[in-house]
This record gives sequence, C-alpha cells and structure tokens, in this order.
Amino acid sequence: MEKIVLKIDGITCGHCVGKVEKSLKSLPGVEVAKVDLKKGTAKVKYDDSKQTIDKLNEAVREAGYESESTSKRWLI
Ligand SMILES: [Cu+2]
Repeated sequence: MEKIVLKIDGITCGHCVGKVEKSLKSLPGVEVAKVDLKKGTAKVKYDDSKQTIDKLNEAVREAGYESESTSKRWLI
C-alpha cells in the first residue's frame, strides 16, 4: 500500500470535492481518497500493485481538475 498526497488545482466547493473523491475511488486498488478543500490536496491510499500515480492524476483530470503528486506521504 502507498499513501500519497496529490496537489489538486481548481477545486472550489463540496461538489468538486465529491467529484474528485468519486473519480479516485472508482479506480481499482484505491482504498482511501480524501480531499482537503482548504489545502487543495487529496490523500490517497492505494495498492501500488494495481494502480500508478499517473492513473490517479488521470482520474482527477477526468473529473475536470488538474493534479500532481507531491513528495509528501501521510500516516493514518
Ligand atoms: Cu465546486
């Protein structure tokens, strides 16, 4: 399992948060996707044998926003 932090651009409200979280969670292997609207970040926990960071960023883009991975990791 990997726990990464994505930086997300363009999210402005709860609706955006919901869209991004839904899109990330729809990917196989993604266990947790939690967007922080204030910080403009998403914490994602995923199975790195099933998913890649590129795919995570792609899912955010499909939801209509831009994201990039940061060097940050997170703990439960
Ligand atoms: Cu919004």
